[in-house]
Amino acid sequence: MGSSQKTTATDYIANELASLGVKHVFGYIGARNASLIESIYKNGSIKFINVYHEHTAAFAACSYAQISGRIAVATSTSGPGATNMLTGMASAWCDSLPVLFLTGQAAVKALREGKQIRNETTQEVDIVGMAQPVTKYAVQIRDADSLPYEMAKAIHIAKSGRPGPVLIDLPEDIQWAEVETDISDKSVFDTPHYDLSGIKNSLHEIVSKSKRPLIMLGNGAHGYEEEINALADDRGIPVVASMSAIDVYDANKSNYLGVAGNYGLRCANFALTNADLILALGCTMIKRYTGNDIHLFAPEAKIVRVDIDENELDARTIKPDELKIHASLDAFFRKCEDALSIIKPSKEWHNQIHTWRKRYYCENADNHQLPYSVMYSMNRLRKQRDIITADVGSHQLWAIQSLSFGSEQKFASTSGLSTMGYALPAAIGAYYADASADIICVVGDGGLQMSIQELQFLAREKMPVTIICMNNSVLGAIRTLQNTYYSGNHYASEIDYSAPDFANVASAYGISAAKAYKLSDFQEAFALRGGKPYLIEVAISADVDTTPRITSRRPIYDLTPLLSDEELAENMQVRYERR
Ligand SMILES: Cc1ncc(C[n+]2csc(CCOP(=O)(O)OP(=O)(O)O)c2C)c(N)n1
Ligand SMILES: [Mg+2]
Repeated sequence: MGSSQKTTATDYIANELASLGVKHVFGYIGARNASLIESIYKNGSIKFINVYHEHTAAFAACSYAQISGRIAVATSTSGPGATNMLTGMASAWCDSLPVLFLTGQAAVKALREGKQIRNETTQEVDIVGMAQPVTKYAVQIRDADSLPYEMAKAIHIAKSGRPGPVLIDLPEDIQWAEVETDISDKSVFDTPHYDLSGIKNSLHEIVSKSKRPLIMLGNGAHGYEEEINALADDRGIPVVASMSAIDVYDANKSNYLGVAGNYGLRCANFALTNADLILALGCTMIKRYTGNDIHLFAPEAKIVRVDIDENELDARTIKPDELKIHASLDAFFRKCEDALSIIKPSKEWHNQIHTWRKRYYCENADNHQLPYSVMYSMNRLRKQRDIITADVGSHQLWAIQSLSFGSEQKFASTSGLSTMGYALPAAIGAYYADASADIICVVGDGGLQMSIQELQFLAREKMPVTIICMNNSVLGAIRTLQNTYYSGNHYASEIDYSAPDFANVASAYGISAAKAYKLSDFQEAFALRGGKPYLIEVAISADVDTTPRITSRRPIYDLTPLLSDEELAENMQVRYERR
């Protein structure tokens, strides 16, 4: 213990966050976090980002963490404020994002505690109990002197191992109380250590036999762009990605084959299927990527899975002979350099990859239907440094299939929880994570209506975010699902659903807006963006489907629209069957 002095708990929190380099706290005020917010304002080195809904604060913090890789902070009052942040906590949980949630709470003495009543006072909910299943650590501070330790512990847990959200619940009397501002002894927190000596020989043996290697990137690959680019480039290894990892590897490189899986590109899925080695880096390899029939997935491949989360490795086995490596990618790259340096794709594999990329990487580039033509034209007109956020629905799938990310372009969306309403708050978070990037928010009419109040935030802050609202006036992704599984009955996705004129809505908020009915409208409107909030509403037919995609539970190499038997055969070097 070092020297100490007294300060209030909320001043302590603000000072501590500032000393950790936190520059922004997202939040919404109420009686029970007013003290914390006052301390943040008075601190002077942290900007309080005052949004219009607690879910925005939580989602913005998620995307801030996603883009910056740093810890993000969100705060709400107790009760409904706290429950409004729960979805954001679950999003951060599923997308492995280090976010510190700070909720206000009723005073310790006013809490219901063990009594069999619903609440002792207003706005009292057991947020710790509710948050426990979707946070790495959730604690209510019962004694102000435990705050320094608990805060250091929570932040350590959020960032260490597989990152994720943590919650500190702050009863109001604790917020006002004095704490000893003693530097807690942070060495008490373990730093995970990964012992890879046991797998080195197996790894060496597997990679030495491979002629058709492939890297599959998952969400956990973020932060290792340099190492991954170096490995793939030095060894000439092709790369495919999960939805959340489409911005990790430079998509302009000829060995990149794009997003894989049920809504992936044919080239990525052919590469996965035909590979003899799949190096899955920070990727959970759920069925979305392997297809439903595991025996049809990559029949000749040895799979090497590197995951920081041992539970992921234990809970899921893709193939009985796969090599599971429990390690951070940092440890993996450092300790397995020798084995990685002998990976050598054959000339035939190299040529095959380039043929696939040429044939199928931009399969929809010549599709003149609106969403696709808009996406491809965006690729051509985008700035070299930008961040695209995407909501959830068909437009998200069009985006991940069509948009390409160069080394200075980033993508923030939610693939784990798939939370509608994410994209606009995420654009706000992205702006504070990197204000110098061009920020573009791709969102559906359904998703925009879930966060539409934040148009006022953009207007108030004059925030240079361009919203591209892909308005098909239906909850498209669900309507498509109803076509397949519910006899085309569009209950609640089209029936009893409607969307407003978003350009008019934007104008009411004082935001410039344009409408695009055809590609040239979009191009003209897109050229006018920059320096201010801006909304482009793109009118899309409700019937535009997502292609290519899986239908009828077929394997991932057999996407719809189906290729002819001959064309499929041309792309397959391994055994396969057709349904
Ligand atoms: C919070 C939330 N509620 C419901 C869903 C289920 N859902 C997934 S996609 C979707 C439709 C999205 O519609 P829209 O935003 O218009 O996008 P589109 O699919 O039309 O492009 C719905 C309702 C969800 N993912 N998240
Ligand atoms: Mg829609």
